[in-house]
Amino acid sequence: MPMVPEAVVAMQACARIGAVHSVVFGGFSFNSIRDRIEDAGARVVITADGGRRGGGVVELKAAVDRALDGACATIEKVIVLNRCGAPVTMRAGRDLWWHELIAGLPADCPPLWVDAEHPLFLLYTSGSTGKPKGIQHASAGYLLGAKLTSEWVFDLRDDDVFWCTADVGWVTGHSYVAYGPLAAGATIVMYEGAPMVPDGGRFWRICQDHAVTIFYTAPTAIRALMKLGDALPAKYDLSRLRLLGSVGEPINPEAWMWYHRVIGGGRCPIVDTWWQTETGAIMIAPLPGVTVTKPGSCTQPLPGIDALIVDDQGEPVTQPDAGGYLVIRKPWPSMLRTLWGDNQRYLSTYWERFQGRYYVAGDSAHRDADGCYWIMGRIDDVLKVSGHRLGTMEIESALVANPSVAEAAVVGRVDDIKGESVFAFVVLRGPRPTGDSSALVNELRNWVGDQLGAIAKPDRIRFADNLPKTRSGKIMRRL
Ligand code: 7RM
Repeated sequence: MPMVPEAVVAMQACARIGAVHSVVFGGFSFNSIRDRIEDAGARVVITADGGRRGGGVVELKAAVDRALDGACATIEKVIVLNRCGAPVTMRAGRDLWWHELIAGLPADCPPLWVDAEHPLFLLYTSGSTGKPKGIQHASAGYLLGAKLTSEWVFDLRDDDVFWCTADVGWVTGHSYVAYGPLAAGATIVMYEGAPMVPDGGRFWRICQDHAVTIFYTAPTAIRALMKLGDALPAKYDLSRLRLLGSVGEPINPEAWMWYHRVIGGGRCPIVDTWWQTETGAIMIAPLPGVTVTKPGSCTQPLPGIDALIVDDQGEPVTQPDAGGYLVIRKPWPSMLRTLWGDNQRYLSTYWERFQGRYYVAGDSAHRDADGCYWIMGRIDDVLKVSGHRLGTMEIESALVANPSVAEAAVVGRVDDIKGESVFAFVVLRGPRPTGDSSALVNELRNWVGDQLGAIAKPDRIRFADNLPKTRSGKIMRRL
């Protein structure tokens, strides 16, 4: 679904009737849709003819048709929202128009009461292997976490206008678009489109025109907009803003300062919020007006969150500024309950490292003398590209599925705007190309785009004769 109110309506409608939803980001390829449908055994797909982005139309129904072609035997119905009037093929008996389906239905639909632990949704996210994990959240705890953190961290008041720029395809769009603020009774803004079209003033214009008071976005967007200079935001009236948020990756102090000075006019607190798809809700963040903030630190765990930093043996690191694994010692309401259909992988991914003593977040961090947390990065093979979570092995699997590729190693490369960019080392089945290899590079980039979606396309591809390996044959990406 595109970023239209009907996306949230569809999610909450599932919750209301006790159905489990699994939102697939509109930028993912047909393959990703197919894999997620098959893993979950989904019965219904809700989509739109298309979505608007950057002046064009993203053909969503066509991607769904391609995903279902010869696959996804569990699918009974496809519900299609007419968003753009784009031409689509409707298959008789399977495909239904949203507006025809709801015509004449009563406005009131009594909720189906479910147990607190009833699954609310699945959200697939990248991990250390090629196969994304189906993070499963439960009804009551998740909603409690999303609502309470919306109230605490964003200090939500009755007259606020809250805008979280995340797409509903990511966890931030679940917790801080579809669920948390709405459960707290807030007024929210949703925007369907790109931040740079028609120009980089789009976000600031929306803040002005809709009198946004709380604005929540990702460091990658802040950095990209910062590059355009101070004159662009100065054209808009941002005086209604009173609180700014950041999420998805560490925010560098320079971007933090710019956000504070230029967007917040020096008067808005910034909440740098650390959390994950798995945690369901914000875990480490300042409480505005209470916690003293520091540019680059997500500050301190929220009340009830028992975070700590441990060494290789699982012993708490007590010395200030010493790094270690970021772990959580006690359960919290919105934590993931399992990985869909693979509880063993759930246990081994999150609990095995320290024999069940802690939830292992997968990040390394250190804590300073004031008790503030500084997130240093992932300890696994997960990349954060523009705040989007991608698995290096997922991209490698996509590359080696191409007939001309023998082996691939994917690593993150520091990028001023995106935080990290995707860099692939590729060994071909034939000899290493000499001279101009741009045609092959383009072919492989598009191939990955087709397999996984445009966000996973490597920015750079370098051809190699071989890759560094351990004695057991594992690729040593760090080298
Ligand atoms: C919400 C989200 C989770 C990973 C996480 C970190 C990184 C997220 C911050 C951050 C530093 C932050 N969910 N991360 N927020 N790092 N400061 N404020 O992003 O499942 O997609 O990713 O993102 O590495 O483990 S996610």
